Formats: sequence, C-alpha cells, structure tokens
Amino acid sequence: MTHTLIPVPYDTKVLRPRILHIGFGAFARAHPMVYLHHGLEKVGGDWGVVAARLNSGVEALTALDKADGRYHVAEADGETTCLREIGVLIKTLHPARDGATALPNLIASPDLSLILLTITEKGYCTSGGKLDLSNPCIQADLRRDAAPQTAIAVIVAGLAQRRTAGGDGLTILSCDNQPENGALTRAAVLGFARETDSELAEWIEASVCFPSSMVDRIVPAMSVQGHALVSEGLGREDSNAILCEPFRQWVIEDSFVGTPPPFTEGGAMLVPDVRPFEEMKLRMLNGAHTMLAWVGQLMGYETVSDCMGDATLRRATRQLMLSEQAPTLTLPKGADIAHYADDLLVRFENTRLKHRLAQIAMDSSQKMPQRLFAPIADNIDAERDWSMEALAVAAWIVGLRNLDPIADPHQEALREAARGSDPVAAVLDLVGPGELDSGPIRAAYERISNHGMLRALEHNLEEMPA
Ligand code: NAI
Ligand code: CS2
Repeated sequence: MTHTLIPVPYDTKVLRPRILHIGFGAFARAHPMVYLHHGLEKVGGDWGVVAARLNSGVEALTALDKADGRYHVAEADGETTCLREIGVLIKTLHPARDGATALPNLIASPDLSLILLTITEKGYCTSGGKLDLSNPCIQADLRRDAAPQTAIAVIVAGLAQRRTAGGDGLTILSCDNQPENGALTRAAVLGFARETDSELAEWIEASVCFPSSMVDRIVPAMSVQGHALVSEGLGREDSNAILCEPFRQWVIEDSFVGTPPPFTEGGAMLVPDVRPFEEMKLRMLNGAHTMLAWVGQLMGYETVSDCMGDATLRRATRQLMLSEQAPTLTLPKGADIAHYADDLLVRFENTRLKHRLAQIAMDSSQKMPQRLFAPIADNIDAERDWSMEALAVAAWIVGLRNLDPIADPHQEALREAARGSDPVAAVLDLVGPGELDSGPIRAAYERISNHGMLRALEHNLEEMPA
C-alpha cells in the first residue's frame, strides 16, 4: 500500500469568512472544499469557508472546530492513497449551538460572497420545480412561530437582513444532484420570499445569482474501514477525515455576482449551459447507481464494487447506461458516451470505497424522477425499449416490500403502498409521474417476484440484441 501525505500549501491566516457552506457533510469535505484548496494553492486569496448544518451534526462541526477546521481528504484507488490536508475552513456554525440568528447574521455580513449548498434533494422543499407550500416544514417557517428550520427560510431571513443593511447581492451555488439545481434553488428561495415580502423577492431577483452546477465525485459515508485506512496512512487518527475516489469533476454555470472564488484554478469548468453535463451525469452515473442500489441489494450484495464483481449485473449496468439512458441525452460537445460509460464502470469497481448500496437507496423517491422516470418518459415518446429501466423501478418496489426499511421522506407511505395488493400501481400513484405506462414495470415486478432478481436480469439480457 503506498501513501502520499500533502500538508496545507497556502497561508490560512489571511482567510476571511467569504463562503458559507450549508449542509457540510461528506461531499462538502471532499469536493467543493478540495477545488477551493487547489485554487488557493495556485493563486492564493482570502476565500475562507464557514461550515454549517441545520438539523443533525452539531458534534461533527464541533469536532472540526477542535481541529482548527483542519481535516484530511484521502483519495484511494487500487494500491495508493493520497492524503491531503485541507485548510480552507475558518469556523463552523449550527443554529442549535450558536443560536438561530448566527446564520442570517453571517449571510448579511458584507464579507460574504457565496453560499454553497449540499442539503440533499429533499432540502429544497420543492415539488414540480416550485416551492412546495404543502410541505409542513415550509408551512411552519411561513407561520414564523419558531426559528426558521429549513435551509430556504434561513437563506431568505439572511437575504432580508442583508438587504435592510444596504448590502450587495451574492451568489447561491447548489451542489446537489438535481437537474438545473440553480433554477430549482432560485424557485425555492423566490417562492418563499414572495410569500413573506414581495419587495424582498424583487431585490433577490435583481441581486442574487443562482448558477446551476454538475458535481461528480463518489464520496461514501465514512466507515470504520475508511477511518482505519486514514489512520494507517497518517500514523494517527483524524475523526474529521473523509475517504473518496481520486476522480472529481465540477461544471459550473458562469453566472456569479462579482468574481468567483478560484474554483476554475482548482480544476472546475465554467460554462454558459450546464444542462448537457448534468443530464449525462444524472442519468448515466446516478441512474446506474440507483439501479444497482435496488437490484444489487435484492441479489444479496452490499457495495457497488461487489456488484461490479458479478458479470451479469455489470453487463446489465452497461446495458442500462448505453442502450436506454444514453439515447435520451443531448451530449456535451465532444463527449464519447461509450468511453464515459466504461470509465464509470471502472470507477464503480473501486474496492477501497466500500460504497454501500443501502446508502444510495436512501431518499429514492427524490432520486427516481431525474435518474429514471425522466429518461423513461423520453424513451416512451421515442418508442424505444426501456426494459432495464423498468427492471430498476420494479426492483425498488420489490425492495420497499421485502427489504429492511431505508430512510426516505415518504418512507411510511411508500412501504404501505408496496405492501398492498397492487404495489406497482400504489407506489407509482404516490411518487411516479402521472402519465407513466406501468405495463413494463409490472411485468418486471412479476418476473422478480416469481423467478428471483438474477433470473429477471438474465431474462432482460437474453432479450437484448447481441
Ligand atoms: P451527508 O449525509 O454527509 O450530508 C448531508 C448534509 O445535508 C448534512 O449536512 C445534513 O445536515 C444536510 N441535510 C440533510 N437533510 C437536510 C434538509 N432537509 N435541510 C437541510 N439540510 C439537510 O451526505 P453527502 O454525502 O454530503 O451528500 C449530500 C448531497 O451532496 C447529496 O444528497 C447529493 O445531492 C450531493 N452529492 C453527493 C455525492 C456523494 O458521493 N456523496 C456526490 C455528488 C453530489
Ligand atoms: C449516489 C451519488 O448517493 C447517491 O445517490 O448516486 O451520491 C453519487 O455517489 C454521486 O453523485 C457521484 O458523483
């Protein structure tokens, strides 16, 4: 096993609180912070980060403070691990520890230029691309009978304070796996502001930029094995460390208030339109992940790399990507989709990551629309085959019925639907797109139930032209 250890290569004393990251979990540590780290290494600057969370995770933030914000990112592949110390964090904030005004105060401060978000798909509280006014957390925040609890309400409270103080606009950059995540964030923030203060909403429209971005790096939740790997390389423990793959990609819409942090110097790409990049990644990588999460668990596998060791499942994953997801894409200029798919399969093979299928299966009701339902709709329109996509959705429904419960905002309703007399119709009624033809999903569901997951997969592969 080879280890490389790289200390912080820039002056951290000059950093000021210019970036707020809300939802500071595994991905934040290993992706946007790493781009900033490399950017500061190249060109320097005062772009310091305040890391925040809203609900869980006070202890995780306090642990970062105790280490002066320093932590290691371990990039692991094959036999090598590169351990890089990250120094971009200045401090952390959590409303439960620092008070409800701490985040709005920071958003209002003139130093702050950028808010980064990794609050998961459900954190945006949207439905059909708009703020979901029936969401109980949004309703509670609109009643204002307690401190704001959603990220959207916290951001709007901070922007209101910023405007009152005569501050300039800023940029809000979503790093969550959603199509057009910038437009979605904008719709949620403006939707909330319009409900509370129409002049504030107008100011936000005129002063705040919401670029969309495509983010990619596989960063599993930290495990005991992950910590052991870091300790082995470091010669000591780092409870704040994170393990990830070496690959990283960030494509950001070029739409910032003022000068952006040195993300491009750190390896990110600024483009006028991220949609082709987002769609390719969400459907090819994340669509395959979601299929593996459910099909793989039903076959008794625990991790993504376990699935890649099964020749039938690996072939089925490639078929899903190239025969059913790829034809629905408008590709970025110069993209070679077969090459992209093969690279993804190699990334999925990384045995050092131990990326658990049960983690990817979490919040599936929030992931199915962009990863599988949208490409299915495109295939139906174009009268193309979508049998592997149908199998993936059917595996989810079988899994909801037969596997241990997995966290999802609609968990109880989904399990009840999956345990009824017509699980396919009930689950699709609950979270599926209304117009979806459920026939192929129903056929796949029957095949899995009657013959088992492996046989159902083999059936799909046999049907495929050689
Ligand atoms: P994590 O579980 O380590 O962190 C999730 C963060 O979201 C936590 O800070 C949590 O407090 C916050 N959060 C959860 N629900 C929330 C809500 N309703 N409102 C506000 N904040 C909420 O997960 P991780 O791995 O950091 O992933 C977070 C997101 O990053 C994913 O959902 C995905 O959209 C994006 N992402 C993750 C990748 C990965 O490989 N881990 C890769 C690409 C994108
Ligand atoms: C995964 C993603 O958890 C999931 O749903 O599909 O987080 C995936 O690891 C990343 O998007 C890779 O960039």
